[in-house]
Amino acid sequence: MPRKFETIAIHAGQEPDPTTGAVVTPIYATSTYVQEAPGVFTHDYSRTVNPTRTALETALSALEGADDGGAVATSSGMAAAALIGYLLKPGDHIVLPNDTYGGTFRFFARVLGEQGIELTVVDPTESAEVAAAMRDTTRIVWVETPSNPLLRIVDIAAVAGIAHSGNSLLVVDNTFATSYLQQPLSLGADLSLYSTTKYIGGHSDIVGGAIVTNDAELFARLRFLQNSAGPVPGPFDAYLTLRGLKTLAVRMDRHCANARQIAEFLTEHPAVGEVFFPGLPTHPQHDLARSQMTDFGGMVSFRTRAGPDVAEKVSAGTELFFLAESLGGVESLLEIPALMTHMSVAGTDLEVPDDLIRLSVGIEHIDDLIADLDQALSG
Ligand code: P1T
Repeated sequence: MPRKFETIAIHAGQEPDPTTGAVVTPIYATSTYVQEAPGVFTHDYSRTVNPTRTALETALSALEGADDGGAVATSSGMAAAALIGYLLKPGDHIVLPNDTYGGTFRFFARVLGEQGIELTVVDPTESAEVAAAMRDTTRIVWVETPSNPLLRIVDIAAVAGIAHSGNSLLVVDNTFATSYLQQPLSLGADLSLYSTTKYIGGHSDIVGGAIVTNDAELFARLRFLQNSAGPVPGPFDAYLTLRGLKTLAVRMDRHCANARQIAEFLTEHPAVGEVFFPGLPTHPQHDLARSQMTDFGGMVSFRTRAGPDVAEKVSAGTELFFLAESLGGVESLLEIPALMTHMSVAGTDLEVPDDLIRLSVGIEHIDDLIADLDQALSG
């Protein structure tokens, strides 16, 4: 019988331990395994395979129905991007969005760029711009939706059509939505990428990543690259990520509900300029967000009317919203992208407004969160 998301997150890959009946997948803290005879084994070496990591990968894959492919877990979200980078060779071309995590841009522009991989930055909310950027050598179209930090929404099915009309893969960075709110593979993407550091881990206590694909050939290649390049999570991190995954759905429901109320509060606040949240009916891609997501996520960005100094003052004035990079944990965080997560895009097409504040809305009580922002904005 087909199971629902919440059930899969708790059960897929997480059968009771066959040796002891332990209900929770054990942390297999071992680098190696005894072989029956040379080359006769079920597990050989933990870079190649580790049962705690396998449980996590099985669950992540099942959550996207990737029965023909699978998931590879990595030591960070950037390590997942780097594995995808290994699919490319000099002379290949990639299309990147003009709003994306600064580290993603830095990797493609300053690491792969130096290895002869070419890059075009587009506004992916304009399908015509994506189509115009395609070349014979384009191998990857990369989108992030909702995007970091401006919460733009990209039409995954439309961009998949454009990527596939050439010889290109579509990669969707699904970190902000997670597979609970958005299923990129079923909308036509070839690879879903995650920083599991964020909502999947959910407690700001690990750094990790993953790639999920439903394509058997791509999966085999990524598995080969994962073992050959070696950016794997250790068993403790795999365990914590899996533990977070079990409660993703209930946490995400609260993140979404709190974020919606905060976006509405900010919209009404006299000290606040533009508010970026795909759940607001005024968001330019609100209808698209409704059609490809089941809810709008827990991230809200806004501009202060008075410039960067005020943004810094607001960030200094909150007590519950901690000033910190990252997102997706149970605690609320606030950051100024231009000075923190997106410094590496200064002076490029991806530059973000300097008075922009990004909130990762946690799952504390909404009244306390609104009171905290209100006093910081009024102070
Ligand atoms: O930090 P790491 O686990 O390596 O993930 C990189 C990454 C990839 N994709 C998106 C959409 C991201 O937001 C990130 C990391 N972002 C932050 C640390 C941040 O504060 O925006």
